[in-house]
Amino acid sequence: MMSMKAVKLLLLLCVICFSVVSKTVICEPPPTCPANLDDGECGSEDSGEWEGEFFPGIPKIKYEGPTSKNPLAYKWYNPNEEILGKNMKDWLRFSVAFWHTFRGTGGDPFGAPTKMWPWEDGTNSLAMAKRRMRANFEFLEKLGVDRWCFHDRDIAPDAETLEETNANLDEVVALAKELQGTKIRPLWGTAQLFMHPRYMHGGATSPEIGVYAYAAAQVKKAIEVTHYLGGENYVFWGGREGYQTLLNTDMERELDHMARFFEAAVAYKKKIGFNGTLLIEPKPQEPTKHQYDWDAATSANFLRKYGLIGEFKLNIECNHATLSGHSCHHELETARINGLLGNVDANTGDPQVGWDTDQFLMDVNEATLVMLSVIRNGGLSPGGFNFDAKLRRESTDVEDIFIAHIGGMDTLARGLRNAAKLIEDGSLDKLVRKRYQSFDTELGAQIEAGKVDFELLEKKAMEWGEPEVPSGKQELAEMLFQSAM
Ligand code: XLS
Ligand code: NI
Ligand code: NI
Repeated sequence: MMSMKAVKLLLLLCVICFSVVSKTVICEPPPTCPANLDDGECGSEDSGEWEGEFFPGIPKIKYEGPTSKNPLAYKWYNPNEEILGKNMKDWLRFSVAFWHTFRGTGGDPFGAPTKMWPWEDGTNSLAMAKRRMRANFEFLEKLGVDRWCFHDRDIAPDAETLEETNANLDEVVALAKELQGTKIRPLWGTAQLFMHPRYMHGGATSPEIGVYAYAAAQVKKAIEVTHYLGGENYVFWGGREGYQTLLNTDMERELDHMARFFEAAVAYKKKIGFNGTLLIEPKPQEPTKHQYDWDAATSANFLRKYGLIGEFKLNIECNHATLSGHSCHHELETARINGLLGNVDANTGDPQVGWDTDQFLMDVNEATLVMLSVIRNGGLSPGGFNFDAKLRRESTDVEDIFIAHIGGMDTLARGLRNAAKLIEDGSLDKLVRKRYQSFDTELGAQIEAGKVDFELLEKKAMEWGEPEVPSGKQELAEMLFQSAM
């Protein structure tokens, strides 16, 4: 049976539900219970082993080519097809995000969860965590994807103490290791330092030293399990590393603390022999008003200031790029030209909605721009593409989980094909080179080598007179780009 505390919590939720949202909303109990309740309906261990397949009727997804009308087939993603000297699967290195795909409920600030997958029993028990992990691996196998990503707390429940929580994590991780077999690995792991109330002022930037220590302990453990599972990267997304108002914040001290925290992570990674790349994931705001890793340029400056530039790369998320007022292409190029492009959280926002809607990227133009940067970067390995994307609240069929991933994968695969066409054709590159041809001269080379002073430039300006300024050819560039779509 549920404890009195849980019953009271449910009643409270119902009251809020009825007073905030219109009366037509049915107020049902939330599908997960507080993590540390393991009695009765909340977290029972006797929920039974799952019999048979989690996705019956869904076949192994295959490539059928662009003429296929089968929603459960790839039309553009042909894993072993070679593009620009590399197989598509090696350019793309797809990864499924455990949190959206297996913990996403469809709930939003105004409404109750809409999804209750058949394998869920409404609890956050350890037994449920293990069953969900089995569903994850059947999903990966059927989709034909070899990588997955996780936060510590999405895969295993929190407990009363850190020791017990770590023990829960160990138990689920042991199962994941077994289910991974020889082929599947985490693209990355991370620690969830934003959900629990202790992190309300941040983890590494919390003014409370006990929280700083707790966050460190959590990251230490998350790096260990990522290493144990053979993960190739480790991500830091500082959802609460920022501020709500500068009036109560010592920004300089918080940034110094964050740098010390990252230094300790680097030292620990080396100590345990974890060779994966450490990645910082920029985001300007949400949940905090201001996040310190605002965008790629801000993060690069932070890494440079604290001497961490060789130790980290960036994980660029397209929806975060647009929240910071940039395009995804801009963020990817900023990371790339600074030698920091490590991974892509492949999702997109809605052009009419101003928050992190985490949608599957289905726009071929956008995907082509993304792939142009990735090709110019020589690929992302050991990084890849992680679908930090969730089904819409209204998409509630089990097959929708497959359709969303297939659509996202096909869109990036199509982007890869288009970007390769553009690069092989060379017209766009030629247009760009031509714009700068006046610098392909002796004087241009001297300027670029930092050998020309203002006196010489003044002499040239007087000698040459008023310069002839050529057309930028933007519409021609756009026409060339479109010709590859
Ligand atoms: C949230 C972030 C998060 C990170 C992983 O906006 O995108 O999902 O990718 O912590
Ligand atoms: Ni992300
Ligand atoms: Ni995000």
